[in-house]
Amino acid sequence: MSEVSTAGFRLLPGRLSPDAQAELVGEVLSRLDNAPAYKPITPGGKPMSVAMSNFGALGWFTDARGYRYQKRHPLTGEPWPDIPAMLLELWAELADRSVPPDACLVNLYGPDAKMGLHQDRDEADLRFPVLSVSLGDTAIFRIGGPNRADPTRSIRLTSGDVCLLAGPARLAHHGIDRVIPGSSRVIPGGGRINLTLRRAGPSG
Ligand code: MD6
Ligand code: FE
Repeated sequence: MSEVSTAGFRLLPGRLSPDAQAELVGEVLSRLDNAPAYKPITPGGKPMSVAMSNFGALGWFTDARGYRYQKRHPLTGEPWPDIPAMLLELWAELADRSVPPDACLVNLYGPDAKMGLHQDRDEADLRFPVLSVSLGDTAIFRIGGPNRADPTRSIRLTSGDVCLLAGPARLAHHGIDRVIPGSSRVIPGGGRINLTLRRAGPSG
């Protein structure tokens, strides 16, 4: 498959085979039994339309007190489940050979969920990229530049696509305008899962 690549943004269409996608969906859903997805509240007080959970030592969380990484699930009080091995291998291949990710944010989209334009900047060391894996329904992804007002372009993320925000694109604004319901059968019952791997804590 061809690769879209501009200044630190890499899109690897179809990087995961259909078999790998199905296996990964199983790994994710079994972990969510113990770490149920919830709709976090933004610092502005609104519930997000995307449901979230996390895998790894640290999980991204938001409530009225703001954005942060925390070690435990906000509802169960338990540590987050481990990051699936397939994702650790993908990170080693595409993001960083020697420092593993310590956080994997799990975003779950129903037919009406979307995510506003944002930067990922809550991690301790912004030299590490963020690696994203899309499963299930196709999403309309929007990506711009480091300034909110920079021009944006729209890209379809389909099941099995992997993308990276690295280098100059690490602080690019990005979001999900919408998903296309019923565009994939990879997830039982439909919907979209996006997994973002991060190094959230300091390395070494
Ligand atoms: C999503 N993705 O695809 C939302 N963040 O549902 C992100 O917010 C994202 O795709 C950092 C790097 C890549 C991403
Ligand atoms: Fe993001």
